[in-house]
Amino acid sequence: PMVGLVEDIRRAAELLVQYRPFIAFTGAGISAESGVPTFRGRGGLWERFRPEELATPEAFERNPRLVWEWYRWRMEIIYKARPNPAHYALVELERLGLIRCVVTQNVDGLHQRAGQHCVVELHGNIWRARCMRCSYKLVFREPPREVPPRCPRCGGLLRPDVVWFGEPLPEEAWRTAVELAESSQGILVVGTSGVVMPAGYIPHIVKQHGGYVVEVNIEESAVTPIADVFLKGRAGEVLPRLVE
Ligand code: BJW
Ligand code: ZN
Repeated sequence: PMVGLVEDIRRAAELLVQYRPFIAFTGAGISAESGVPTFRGRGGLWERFRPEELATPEAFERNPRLVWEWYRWRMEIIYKARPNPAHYALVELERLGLIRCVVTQNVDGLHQRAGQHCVVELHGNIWRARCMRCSYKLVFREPPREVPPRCPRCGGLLRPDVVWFGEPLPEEAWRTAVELAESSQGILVVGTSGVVMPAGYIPHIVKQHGGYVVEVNIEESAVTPIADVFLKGRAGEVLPRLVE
């Protein structure tokens, strides 16, 4: 099996060089080794919290304080977290011209903190908030002291600037991601279950346009059936070896 992985890493590297630049498509798994919990699977957030009770507009309407408590707790974790070797490997692949942009479902901002220049955020960013009443936008530098935080302009209720279930994705980010997917000859998919739509269509769009799909994950995902190369392993261990 180890020999298989070495062989597959070589194949993936060849595809990256031959069909450059790829795009990268990332999910919670890439931040797992930074200590940021994933959503699904062992130790995932949904094991302890029900999504419909926290990550929906209805949940926020019902109990904004509870939802904000959850986001503040996650902000504390992300605040203390550092990018890991997987984030830095993608920065290096961008520098080498092998990756053109990172399309991410993550809200933690760790790609940017690692120094990635091109990042498209499909599900928003946990550090941004917007006012429910006057649409004022602000950026937190640290987790808010009081929850729910209030709008500095009108005193209205702020909400995290992230995408909850049932909400549309930010229009420009989605359009950019689709354009990148349609015009790239390959995609490097890292640490996503691939089940959340429409984000999960991105690897399929690349595939439909004849592009190659390289996947890195500790287990098989919804993307694996269309992967040309599946690299089974931790992102922080596999991605740096792709750069070598
Ligand atoms: C490792 C690793 C290591 C671990 N190394 N790997 C079509 C079909 C079916 C359903 C739908 C559909 N279209 C829409 C829906 C409904 C819904 C949906 O997709 N539901 C499915 C879950 C069934 N989608 C929506 O509601 C979307 N909106 C929408 O469709 O609106 C329609 C509309 C249009 C016009 C007007 C109005 C409405 C919105 C979806 C928003 C998702 N939001 C969340 C929360 C964001 C905010 C927050 O963070 O709190 O986004 S949910 C959560 O899932 C989060 C993530 O970005 C997203 C994806 O999760 P991800 O990243 O894949 O993480 P995990 O945990 O699932 O997987 C981790 C992976 O890593 C695993 O595979 C591990 O093995 C691996 N791993 N450690 C490598 N070290
Ligand atoms: Zn306001």
